[in-house]
Amino acid sequence: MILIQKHFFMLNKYSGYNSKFYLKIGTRFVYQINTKKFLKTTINCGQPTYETHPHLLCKNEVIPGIKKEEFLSRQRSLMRSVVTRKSDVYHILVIPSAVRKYMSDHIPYPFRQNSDFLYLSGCQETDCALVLFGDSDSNFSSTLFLKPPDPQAELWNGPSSRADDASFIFGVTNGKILPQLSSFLTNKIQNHKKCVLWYNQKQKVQSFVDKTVNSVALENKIYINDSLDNHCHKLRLYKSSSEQKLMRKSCQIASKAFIKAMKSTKPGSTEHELYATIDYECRMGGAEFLAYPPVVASGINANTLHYIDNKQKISNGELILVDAGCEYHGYSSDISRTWPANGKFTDTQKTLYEATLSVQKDLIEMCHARSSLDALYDAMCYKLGKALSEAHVFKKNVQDPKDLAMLSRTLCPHHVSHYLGMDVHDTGTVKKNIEIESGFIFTVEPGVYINQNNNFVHDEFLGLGIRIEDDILVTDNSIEVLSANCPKEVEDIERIMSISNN
Ligand SMILES: [Mn+2]
Repeated sequence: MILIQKHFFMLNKYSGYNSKFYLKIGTRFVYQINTKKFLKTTINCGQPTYETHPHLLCKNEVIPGIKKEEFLSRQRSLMRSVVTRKSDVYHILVIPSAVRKYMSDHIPYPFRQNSDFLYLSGCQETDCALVLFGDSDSNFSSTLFLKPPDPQAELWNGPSSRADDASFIFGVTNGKILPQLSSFLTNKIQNHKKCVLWYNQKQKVQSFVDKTVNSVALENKIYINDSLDNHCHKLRLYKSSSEQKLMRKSCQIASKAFIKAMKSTKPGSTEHELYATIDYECRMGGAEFLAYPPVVASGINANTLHYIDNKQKISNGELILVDAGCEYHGYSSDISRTWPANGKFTDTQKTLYEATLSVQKDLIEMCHARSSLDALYDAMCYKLGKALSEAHVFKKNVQDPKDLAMLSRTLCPHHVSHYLGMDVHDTGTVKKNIEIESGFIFTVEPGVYINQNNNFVHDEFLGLGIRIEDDILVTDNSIEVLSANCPKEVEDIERIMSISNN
């Protein structure tokens, strides 16, 4: 048996820079006490690092833009959040990674990590788990459980990180392999009188971890606290300055893609081509992929809220509603714009568009007051009804605020805002009635969708669908519209569309 006294890590700059894959980011020397010799092994990493991808990451960053220290501070904050009072209770928190999903035999979907796991570890590998354990935020450790080495799998999928290198790569206290999770949890539980096991039961992101946690809990008669996601989402709600930078960039990339799409729009082209333009421009801008299947809806298709078919031909005189965003190093943008196929709004389209835009701008102004997302929605219902009434969209003269709000709710059946971050509908367990604070990022997205059977509006508006959506960051003293570079004024859109793409 080899007794390992100490690991020495040495980054191999040259092999790293020359490496085309994630291999060989450095060398580990292991001192063996019994033989008094150094054993030399290679440090593998299953994701880009500064050593292999210096065009993506800076020194000490685990994922682009986020340093090791920030992951440690996130873990500490989560411990602080779950330890409610000073006591002798020992806490064990289990956060699973996502698994690889397949579209057909051996053909994987692009992998996307579980956001809570990525937020806390920075690890982009499949089939692993992070465990935090201790009795306070000043006395806790972290263990990353990684896949056991599998040369056959690595032949096909490339190298994956080794448990021995977990602390070096991710900054966790130590690493183990996933099959050790069960005995590890059992051991911790049996060595502490009062234990709480924290694990999100609502979303089964990985069946192995799910089965392990539940069977260990059952065997040891220990209670599973299911609210870990609430604690994690509350932390994720406040974007750090490095996260704000990534979000800003994500919105800038998407905004540029929208401008290109507007410029390339012409009657006779297809929704599919616009989709391709946005996808291409986002990737060329540095985004990994689009943050969600985009809505590219021409004409009456805009009345289908989640229209993602995107196959129709674009006709002269129609409006096109596009709702798209990209994911940039794990952070999402979410923008909607509506523009005329031929580059010029008709009077009717302009009337409805200007009414929607005025409401959207009012709501963005309202963000300075830091009410809540629900307050923005209530305000939208009244303001939209009023704006549409003043623009003579309705057949009848509606004045009563309640009637106006009710009409708005039928014309805009969705909420006006959601939190935005690593997920498009970010921090889903956080209520929308809480006061907006510095560091929050959310959307403001009023829409008007008039289907062809609507009896309340004048016929000329039937079939039109409009949504205008921006992404807002609340700063200490003000707000920042992260998607401000994406044109939304009628004259800006018409001017941009008169200049051809090159
Ligand atoms: Mn949205």
